[in-house]
Amino acid sequence: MMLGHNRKMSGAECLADMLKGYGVTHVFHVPAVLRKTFAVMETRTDIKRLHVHGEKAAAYMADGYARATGKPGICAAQVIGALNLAAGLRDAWLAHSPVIAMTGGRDPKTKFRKVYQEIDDVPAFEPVTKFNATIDDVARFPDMVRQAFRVATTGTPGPVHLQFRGNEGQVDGDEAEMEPLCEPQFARVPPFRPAPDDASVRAALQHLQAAERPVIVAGGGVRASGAGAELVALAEALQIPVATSLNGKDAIPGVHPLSVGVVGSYSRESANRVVNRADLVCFIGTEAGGMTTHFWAVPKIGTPAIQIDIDPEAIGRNYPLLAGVNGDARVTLARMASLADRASAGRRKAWVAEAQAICKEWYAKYDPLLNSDAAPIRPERMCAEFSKHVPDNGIVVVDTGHAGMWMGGMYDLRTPSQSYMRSAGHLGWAFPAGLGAKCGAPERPVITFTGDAGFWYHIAEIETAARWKINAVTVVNNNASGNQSKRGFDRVYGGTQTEQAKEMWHFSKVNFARIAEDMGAVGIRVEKAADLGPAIEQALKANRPVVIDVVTEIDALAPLAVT
Ligand SMILES: Cc1ncc(C[n+]2csc(CCOP(=O)(O)OP(=O)(O)O)c2C)c(N)n1
Repeated sequence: MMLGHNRKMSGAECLADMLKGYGVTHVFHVPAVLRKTFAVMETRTDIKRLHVHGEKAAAYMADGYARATGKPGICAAQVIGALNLAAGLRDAWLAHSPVIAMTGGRDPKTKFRKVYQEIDDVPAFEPVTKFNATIDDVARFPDMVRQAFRVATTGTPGPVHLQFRGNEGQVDGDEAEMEPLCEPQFARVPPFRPAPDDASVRAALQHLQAAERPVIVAGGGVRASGAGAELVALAEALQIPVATSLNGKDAIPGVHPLSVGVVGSYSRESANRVVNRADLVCFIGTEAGGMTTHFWAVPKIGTPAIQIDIDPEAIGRNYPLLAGVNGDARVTLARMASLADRASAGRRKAWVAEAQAICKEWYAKYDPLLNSDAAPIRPERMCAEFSKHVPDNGIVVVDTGHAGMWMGGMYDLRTPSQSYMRSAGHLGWAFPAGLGAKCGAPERPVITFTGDAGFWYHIAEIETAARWKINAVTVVNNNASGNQSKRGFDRVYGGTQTEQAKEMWHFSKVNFARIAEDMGAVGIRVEKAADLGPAIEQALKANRPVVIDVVTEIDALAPLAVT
């Protein structure tokens, strides 16, 4: 589109044209907001306007869409639903996911007059957005929408909020001379790949090459940059074991000989052991935050470290550094690999063998549980079945809490083309996020792992999946409880819980497969471990939304992080 070609159009036409121009395929919302925009979308675009059951779920769907595609996910709510939507942005904020939230807002003509359903929502979006703005005049649609995409996708990506004047955003009905100009560069992450300065790359390399026991800790920045191949190439060139954060789990396949697993709190023992034996830790695209470092115990503060990040403010925040490199992960890793002294790899032979032995020990230790035939089913066996049955191009979406511990620690990606997305802390995120991921990547199998407590949050969206034919597979670890909380309650009750204490974390026994069937999806109930693999295969072939309800052991507790 040419610059400077204004024409008279409505805000609705402008917004519809711009979303189309940015390649948006789905908008997740609860009515009624931007009604005119959604109406004109019907004739001007192919964008699907998914009417869902709750604003928080809409935000999670947009987040799942964004993390699966790298394209901003769009969600919307009228003024009374705005804070429900804001609550749903919190995970996107924590995970650095580019979500654009649109809400209706106050009209200058009536604000402060106790308008029905209205409060000042803008401050509530402040802690969960990179850019939180109001659009009062229709003529501002083009530049504000462009800025929303620019902010959501650049630097460390993240959520944006645009509040449109009118409780339902009725400013979209106004007309102005406008040009719905789009900047396709900002239609996905990352729009820019800043190259690091060479001196910093050489300094970092010198430390890596001199180290005898280095380890890489790769984070979500590697996945946002699409730098998995470059990461693996550098690790192979220099023979350096690779741990990942939970957010970066798909940066390297779990079966790669240099992969040691997810490090930190929701982790695999082998990763924590390797990282804590390292003489140098190289952080790439990770904030080295509390979860990834088990509250800065893995590695211990004082361990020699280097850090590579696109955000200069992240470099050195949590560990004193020998060297820092500011740049895009893919460009930086490729540059490092091209300059790397491969001859130095010999120095690390013993260390790589040690790391591999530690990984082998982990498999031997958990083998009985990964292959357990016990009924009720062990969650470890569920993870092992995922490792076997997720297709080569599959996207695995995982909830937090116990789900994050089980899958973060025990599931292995087999190929670089598999993806892994995890809740950054919110229980209930995974089911709607999996639906959003499937909307964004309909050609890829999407399999979600959630506990029953997580699934309850947004169970109504089974109906959404059935109505919109969102053929994601959701596997519920159904122990009729939130049993991750068991240890905590054991503690406060002095070791042995009273019968009444169980009120705090037990639920009714419910058959989710039957509920799924009633809501228009396919339901499969699994009570024997041997049936789980075939159930996953059957679900993937169904071309329908499927809920696999797995009856699991209430006393199964995930191993705690080792330090
Ligand atoms: C929004 C939110 N509220 C509360 C929690 C705390 N929390 C973490 S795990 C958990 C229970 C998990 O239960 P479930 O999903 O059934 O898995 P299980 O532990 O039974 O395997 C709770 C309440 C949270 N992470 N997020």
